[in-house]
Amino acid sequence: MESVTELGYVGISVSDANAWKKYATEIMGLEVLDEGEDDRYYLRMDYWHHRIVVHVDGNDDLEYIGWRVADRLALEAMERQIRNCGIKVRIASKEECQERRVLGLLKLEDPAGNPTEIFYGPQVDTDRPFHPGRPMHGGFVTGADGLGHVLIRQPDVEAGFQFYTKVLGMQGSIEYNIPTPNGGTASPVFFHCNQRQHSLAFGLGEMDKRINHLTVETANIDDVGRAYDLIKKRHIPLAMSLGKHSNDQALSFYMGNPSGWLIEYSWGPRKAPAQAEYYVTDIWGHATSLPGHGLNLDINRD
Ligand code: MBD
Ligand code: FE
Repeated sequence: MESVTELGYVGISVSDANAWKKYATEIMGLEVLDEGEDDRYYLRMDYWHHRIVVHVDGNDDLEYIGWRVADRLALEAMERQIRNCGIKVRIASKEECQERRVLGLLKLEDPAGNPTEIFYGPQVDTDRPFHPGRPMHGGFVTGADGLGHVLIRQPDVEAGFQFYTKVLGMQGSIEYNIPTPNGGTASPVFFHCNQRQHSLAFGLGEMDKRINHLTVETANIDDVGRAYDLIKKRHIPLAMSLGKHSNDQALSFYMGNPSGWLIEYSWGPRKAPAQAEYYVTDIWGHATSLPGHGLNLDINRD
């Protein structure tokens, strides 16, 4: 089976370009790359040309997710695998590849209609070391494990599970069976395609937007502490306080962003275990402190 290898990039749309520039640099520590295009700019985390494309189009949501494969033959094999599953896929034009700064690109949709891209050969700017937007103790952990993870909307969780495991070739599992406040059980599913414990998650109920949160991993715990101080000083909403999830065991907190969805800012996750397991609670923390923006998990409530 062909498998994607990492969460390579995401495209987001924003209504307030300047607020996002400030937030991305001064709070998250990302680097802005502005190439003079009026409709977009880029956010960097490492040597790649970009990891996030910010489309300034008035919307405030996820626009697309870019999954990487190794090379041209892997992309061709992935295209055959997608077609064999009866799913529509389009080979992107040269111009579209150039737009994304990749050598080859497929475009399709997941079962929820989330625009999905599979690519190989990102542009890596070896002459442009990552320059954090604010002083950082250690930058971001990306490498072969991708830029982080996303929690996305997926009304039909089973259809989503089939798609991400059998079409994109990821390893996926229910990782929690958690009681919900209304007496039910939430059974979110998590997917990995490299050593990062998860690159994708869904199955936590209804969502207004395509995305609930994007998670980035810092190399140094003190960058999580610094961001925690900064959001207090700048009155940026804390959506879930510091805590550790049972699955990735990273130290993280969740903060609002200028588009009204969340950034999970994390440090120190363990690697993905080879075999599935599930939890009924988290280790500690992550109390929801922003009504309507938490994940409605009945774990570690105050
Ligand atoms: C995560 O990264 C997460 O966001 C949730 C809700 C549960 C476990 C790990
Ligand atoms: Fe998360």
